[in-house]
Amino acid sequence: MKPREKKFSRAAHLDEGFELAESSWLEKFPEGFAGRVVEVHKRYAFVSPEPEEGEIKTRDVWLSTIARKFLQAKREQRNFIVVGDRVLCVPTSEDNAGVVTDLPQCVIQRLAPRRTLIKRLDPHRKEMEHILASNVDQLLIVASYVGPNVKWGLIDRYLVLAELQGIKPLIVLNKRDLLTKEKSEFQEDCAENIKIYEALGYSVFSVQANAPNARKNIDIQELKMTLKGKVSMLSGHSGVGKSSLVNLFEPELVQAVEKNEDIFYKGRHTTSYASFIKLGTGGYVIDTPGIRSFVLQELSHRELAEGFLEFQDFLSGCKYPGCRHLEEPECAVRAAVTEGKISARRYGSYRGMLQGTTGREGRIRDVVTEENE
Ligand SMILES: Nc1nc2c(ncn2[C@@H]2O[C@H](COP(=O)(O)OP(=O)(O)OP(=O)(O)O)[C@@H](O)[C@H]2O)c(=O)[nH]1
Ligand SMILES: [Mg+2]
Ligand SMILES: [Zn+2]
Repeated sequence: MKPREKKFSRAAHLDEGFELAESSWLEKFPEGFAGRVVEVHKRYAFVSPEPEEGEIKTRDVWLSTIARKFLQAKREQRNFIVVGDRVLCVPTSEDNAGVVTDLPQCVIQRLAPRRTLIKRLDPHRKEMEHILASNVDQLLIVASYVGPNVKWGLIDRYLVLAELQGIKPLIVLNKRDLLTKEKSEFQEDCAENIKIYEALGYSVFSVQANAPNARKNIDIQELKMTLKGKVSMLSGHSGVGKSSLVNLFEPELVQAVEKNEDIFYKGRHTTSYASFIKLGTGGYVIDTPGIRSFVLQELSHRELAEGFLEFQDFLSGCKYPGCRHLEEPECAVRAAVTEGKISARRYGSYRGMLQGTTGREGRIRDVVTEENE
């Protein structure tokens, strides 16, 4: 088996000249200021000054473009600048973006090395990775019990991403009001899965974002507390209630929420840009548009197994050092599944991810192909 390069290493594609440690910024550009990218559009980005890391002046927005010499080489890249990036900006009087604006303008000259990355395979260009955000401390994995139905496989994918990136994941299950109307088997299945996640040490919040007094609800209060002093990104399918949740956290900008719920089934999104928002309670959130599919970049079986916390105790027990925990004999992970020490559903997610299924549900393909190795 040939060794694989580590795929989750820091943005290696970035031009070395563009990425530069912050300590040398002002020496190079004394007229510059440190900022945080709060929204990215096709030809420009919005940046807010951040003199001290973590103190972002989100009311002060600059329209910024990327220094031309970097842009030309990188025009193809969708990920050149993403929400959450910490950048060095130099004010300019030129209108570089070619738009009419009364915002002050600046040029992004440098990018601080990204601490964490939230990324997936680009659904439009399969060989490209699409970075959704950077420098995130926490990932709020938001799903609704019903409308749209919770996809446990998708939650597992986000958990793997968070584990491999060292980002703290929190699971938020919304639309609790709709769960009570469901069949008891469905309710039991939800309870069973919540138990699995809690046993792994993950926090699971069960909430109703549109309840009349939701802000006062104890679960919402607790959730709000976890956001203090951190940058938390909300992710999940369209219509699960991400923006409704943000609106409960005293955001500086109230997020649009579609009143007509049916619209989500027609595939329309309400939030169209990832955006960095300051909360009245301290801390920041990144509200994102719902995604249709979330396929992790290709991971080796070793990396993937690292993302499943419950596998860790068993990995050294497999007979073959290169065991992928699929059909290999004397596999300790599979034995643990048989003995009920690892959830069969979670193990199914692992197989689905390793074998490259769609990312929509974490389904299992029955045929084991060797190509994946
Ligand atoms: N029944 C019920 N509906 C809810 C709840 N929370 C939010 N909704 C509704 O769900 C719909 C979607 O909410 P949004 O907050 O816009 O969802 P979103 O995840 O931000 O969607 P995108 O921006 O498209 O990704 C809206 O019509 C909300 O009113 C809830 O707890 N129960
Ligand atoms: Mg939204
Ligand atoms: Zn094994």
